[in-house]
Amino acid sequence: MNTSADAAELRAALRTVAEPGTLLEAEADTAPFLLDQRRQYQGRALAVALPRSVAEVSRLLAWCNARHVGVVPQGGNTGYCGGATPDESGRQLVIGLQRLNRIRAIDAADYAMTIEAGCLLAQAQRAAAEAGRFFPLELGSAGSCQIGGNLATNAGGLNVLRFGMARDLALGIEAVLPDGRVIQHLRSLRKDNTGYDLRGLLIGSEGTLGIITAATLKLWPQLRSTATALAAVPNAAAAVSLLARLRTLAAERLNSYELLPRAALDLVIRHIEAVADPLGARHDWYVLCELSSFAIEPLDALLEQILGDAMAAGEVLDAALAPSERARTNLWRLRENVPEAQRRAGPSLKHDISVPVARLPEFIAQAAAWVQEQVPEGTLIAYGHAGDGNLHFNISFLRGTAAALVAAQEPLIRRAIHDLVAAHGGSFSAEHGIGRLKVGELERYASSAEMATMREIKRALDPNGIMNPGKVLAAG
Ligand code: FAD
Ligand code: 2HG
Ligand code: ZN
Repeated sequence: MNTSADAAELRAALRTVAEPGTLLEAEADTAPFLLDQRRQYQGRALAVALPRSVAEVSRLLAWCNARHVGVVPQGGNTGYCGGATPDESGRQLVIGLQRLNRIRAIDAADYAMTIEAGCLLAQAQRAAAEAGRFFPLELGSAGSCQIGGNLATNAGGLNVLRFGMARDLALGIEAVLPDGRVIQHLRSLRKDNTGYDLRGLLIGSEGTLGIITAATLKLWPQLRSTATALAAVPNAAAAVSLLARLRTLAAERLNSYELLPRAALDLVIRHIEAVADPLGARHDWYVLCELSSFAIEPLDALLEQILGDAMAAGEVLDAALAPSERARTNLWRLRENVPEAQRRAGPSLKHDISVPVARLPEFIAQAAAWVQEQVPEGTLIAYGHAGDGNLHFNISFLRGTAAALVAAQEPLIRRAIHDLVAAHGGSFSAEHGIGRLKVGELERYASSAEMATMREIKRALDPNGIMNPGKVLAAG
């Protein structure tokens, strides 16, 4: 049992390890670090440390390891699974990476850049653009999430179809292990088969194996042509056929393919300023698709042609191409604001699922029928990155619905949806990770061999169990 006297002693000792100005201890200063983005977890902490160097991260971790003090790495705190929030004990140290935010090097000729973990994703995108290059990771949270957090969660987002997830975009990594040792493998090599893939292991480990302090990221040439359209489709099956058509005819130029039900559009139009439906009539389903090219190409004409053919085949009911950059931004505002509109609309339940693309229509039909029958007071907002099989199968409740009422239904709804996902060969966590929220789900759906291997990896790298205890794997 830890007493507050222990905490006071630990805090005093910590002050001798941290650089002046690194530790935040006052309640007003630490408060933003103790509440998760969705306001589902409110933690307490020994202190919040904002180190300025890798050497300081290393000293802090070695100190915590020697005293068995839990460490919670935190990036932009935009994660959806409570992974960056400390527990309620008041004995864990939150380490925020925001001051480690230098662009260390950009090598345009090598199509690579090395940047520190605390760089915002938007900052990384800008730095690449200023060097005449393109960094393709794109999330609605780009202005507040950090590269370290993106790698720690193996974030997905809007361009996965063409460029892959965060893990696919990283060539090298620098990370501090729980005992303070630093792994520095910041190479920009495309070919490097030197032993186990520690980079791949640390990416997606959600702060449970070490702290990522920097990464070498892949860059691409700048995009020189883009074409974006919102297309109304009769149903999810038509959306999947249209996807196949686009992949055949536009090939690698298809970078985004997002599915939106009318209910999602309605939420955005109701709750977000200055957005409008570019199509006249109402439809049940929409697809926001984007083609892009590194060359100057007539992509608008190509997209128009493909959508025209799809319309003739009955796959598309109506479509609006963005005639300008401004119109393109407006189309993306409709999509990127769904989470914010849903937040403003009232309480919601989120399910970040994926199934093989071909099974999306059947999954949607079965899961939607279940929701309609069992949760008649909820509105299904099933939207997202359909091009890679990932849907945010969310249920919104009217503002004013008691949180306790939603929470009481949550386990039953989660079980039904996740079991159906499993039956369709899918994943209950496509891109948001496990964090604290889905520890039980991982135990339920992963095989015993997988769970045992994950526990062995955890024990090998973090024998004292200090790194983000209780996240991904149950504590202990
Ligand atoms: P945090 O939330 O701070 O942390 C997330 C996890 O990573 C925690 O477990 C934390 O301990 C760990 N961590 C953070 N930094 C480090 C580090 N340097 N070293 C080790 N561990 C670390 N996610 C998607 O995948 N796709 C989307 O399309 C998407 N869209 C979003 C849109 C909105 C509006 C919002 C609010 C969120 C969205 N997200 C999306 C979720 C979120 O932005 C991502 O998970 C993001 O990668 C988290 O980054 P972060 O810096 O905020 O990390
Ligand atoms: C997105 O794709 C995010 O916009 C948010 O991943 C998902 O609202 C959600 O559940
Ligand atoms: Zn998403």
